[in-house]
Amino acid sequence: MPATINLPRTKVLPKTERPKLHKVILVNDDFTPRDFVVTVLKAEFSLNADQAYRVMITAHRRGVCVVAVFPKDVAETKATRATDAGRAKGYPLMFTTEPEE
Ligand code: TYC
Repeated sequence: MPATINLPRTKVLPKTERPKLHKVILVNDDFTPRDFVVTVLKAEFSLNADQAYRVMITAHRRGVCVVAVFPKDVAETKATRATDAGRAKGYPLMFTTEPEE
């Protein structure tokens, strides 16, 4: 019987780049009521009351606040829905998105 040689079995795996996450950013304005901002943050981003208040008050004080990060399409859909919720009530509430570094 011929000698069996076991060569190491290696497999070259392609490097898959992880798609960039995108930030949803809440922008302050002078008109939208604080309570309404908190309600939208809870409804559209599943934040609890404490988290939603902290995000709202940070945007109020500093001008903007990152709400959360998601894959690009999810971030854009959520930002649009949340902005539309304000517009439906006549408020200039604004959510934007930008890619994470
Ligand atoms: N600045 C608003 C007010 O004083 C409240 C507010 C906070 C609005 C955050 C938008 O992104 C915002 N009524």
